[in-house]
Amino acid sequence: MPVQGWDEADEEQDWDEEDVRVRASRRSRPRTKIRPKHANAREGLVTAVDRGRYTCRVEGDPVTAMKARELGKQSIVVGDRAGLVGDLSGAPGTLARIVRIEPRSGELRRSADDENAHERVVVANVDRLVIVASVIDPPLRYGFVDRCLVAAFDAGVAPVLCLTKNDLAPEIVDEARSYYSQLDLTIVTTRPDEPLDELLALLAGKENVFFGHSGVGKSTLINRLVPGAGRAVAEVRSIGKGSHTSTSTVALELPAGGWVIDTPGVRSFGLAHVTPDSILKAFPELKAIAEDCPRGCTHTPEIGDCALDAAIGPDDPRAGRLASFRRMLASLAEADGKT
Ligand SMILES: Nc1nc2c(ncn2[C@@H]2O[C@H](COP(=O)(O)OP(=O)(O)O)[C@@H](O)[C@H]2O)c(=O)[nH]1
Ligand SMILES: [Mg+2]
Repeated sequence: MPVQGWDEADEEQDWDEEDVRVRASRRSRPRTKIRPKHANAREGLVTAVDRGRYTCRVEGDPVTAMKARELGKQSIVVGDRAGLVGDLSGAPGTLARIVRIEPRSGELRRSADDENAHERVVVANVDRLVIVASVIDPPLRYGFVDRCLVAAFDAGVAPVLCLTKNDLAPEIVDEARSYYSQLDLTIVTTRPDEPLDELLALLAGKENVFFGHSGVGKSTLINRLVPGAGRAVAEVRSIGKGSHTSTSTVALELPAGGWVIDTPGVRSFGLAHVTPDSILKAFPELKAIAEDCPRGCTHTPEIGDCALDAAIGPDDPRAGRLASFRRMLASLAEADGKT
């Protein structure tokens, strides 16, 4: 059954590890046995996950692997550092085993929607979240970008906003810059007829993940950044009609060093796992004002004495962000009431 709020593309991703609750049988012997340490395991970077098969880069060469039984339910996502044993030749038909996942330095999580507490790690060990949004076709949705920012702040991953299709509606770039003027957010713009130098400089040597709606131009950018990447690009008119070009998450190596991870387009960014407090952290320009709120203030306009109302009038450049913040709180509160 489709999970509400998820793209078809997402359904093709494997939910199996978390979905299947494996209960230890009561009769099973206690685990006193010391597990093999696999001291000889080689390290690889997980670059793609597809129905229980993991593509890993081991010293430059792609190796297909499966998860060793002993890892049980442990999830493996793109960006993970894996310890591999077995046939690491990468030759057709060979299958290595992932016996270990190194502790993650960070993970970007999202839930299907605000009500769905079933959160999922999207990628691991990334330094940077590139929120890719087109200025038009599909239109820029600040609420979505703000949600991605909350996830980035929550995960401690540095966000960048990349506005694509600047050739089609450059005026929206000014609007976006004004919307985020009180936030210390790096905004880069791209268009087909201009080089990607600024974006490249930000990405080089880092592990970056691209995140955004379908059709905003993520794969187009990745094909330009990584010659030979060959990521399929969609016709704009087919977007939103059930056709999704990228159905899997894939990491690609940048010529200048570092990695970019292309993800399937998503419709929403559920924040069921995030608390109102950590939402406020992603709105630092509002957080400073909210210090003056009465104790226990819920920052909702109906209450009356929220400091945000006193400080930010309707013409204030921060008014849009305040509305977005309150929409997010309301959505989480509503979801909370239902669960
Ligand atoms: N005019 C214009 N079209 C773009 C730009 N970037 C991407 N596109 C088009 O937008 C459509 C969707 O691009 P795609 O890379 O598949 O988006 P994705 O779903 O985010 O990976 C394709 O038809 C691209 O040619 C851009 O900067 N300007
Ligand atoms: Mg794509």
